[in-house]
Amino acid sequence: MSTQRTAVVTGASSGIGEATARALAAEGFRVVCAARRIERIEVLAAEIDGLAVRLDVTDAESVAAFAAQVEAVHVLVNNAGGAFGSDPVETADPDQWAAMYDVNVLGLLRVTQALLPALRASGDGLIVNIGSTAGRWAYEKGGGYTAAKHATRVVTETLRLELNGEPIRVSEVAPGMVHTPEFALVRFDGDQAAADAVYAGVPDPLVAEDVADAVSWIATRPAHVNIDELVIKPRAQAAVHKVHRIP
Ligand code: 8X3
Repeated sequence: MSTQRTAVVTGASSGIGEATARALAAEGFRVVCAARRIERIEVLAAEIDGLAVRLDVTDAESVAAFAAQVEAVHVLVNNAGGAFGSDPVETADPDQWAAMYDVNVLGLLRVTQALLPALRASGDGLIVNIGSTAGRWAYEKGGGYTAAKHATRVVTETLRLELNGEPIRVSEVAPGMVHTPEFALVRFDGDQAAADAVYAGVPDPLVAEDVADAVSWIATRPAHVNIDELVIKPRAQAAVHKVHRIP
């Protein structure tokens, strides 16, 4: 029987998820790349000698079909998520809030529930939830996203309490400003200028590989070491509202 450990990464088609899949593969994990965009993860899986399995975390049937195809799971990285819109609470679109809650919170719930039996059976399981500094600090026009990421954080803590005594570790990685090609573009519905403005003048935002490196470090600690939470920001971001920009 193979002793290779298996890692499932959701949202592996781009950004932090894709970089995490690569980083875990480089550490010797067999990586199951999961995402809606199957053609992208097939290319990735071929490159890292992993597996591509379609997964829409917002669809219970898709999650069930996914779980049926995945056998052993040692590490689950709940990365699928995102922000939709940037509006004050007064005028925010409830549908966008619902969509953010669905993917960031309920998506994590669905996948975690489906894979917990396999994580438990592995004898040394690890769940890494990708949170955000938005799960710790509020900012204007971010209410729906910050609320969802606060929920991600609390669900992570709850799970750690509930799994105490079992061979499953539970971690959260909470990145601040990470410049990925798609995050801000999705948030601003394809408006490239608005997306670019987020990072304008910031000398060195984080890149996806920086966050992947943190996940990979957590996943390679000995089984008795639980990294509860890891907040990671670029040097230029001292706080959510305190970002050094070069004019
Ligand atoms: C992304 C960080 O600052 O856009 O999770 O909320 S931020």
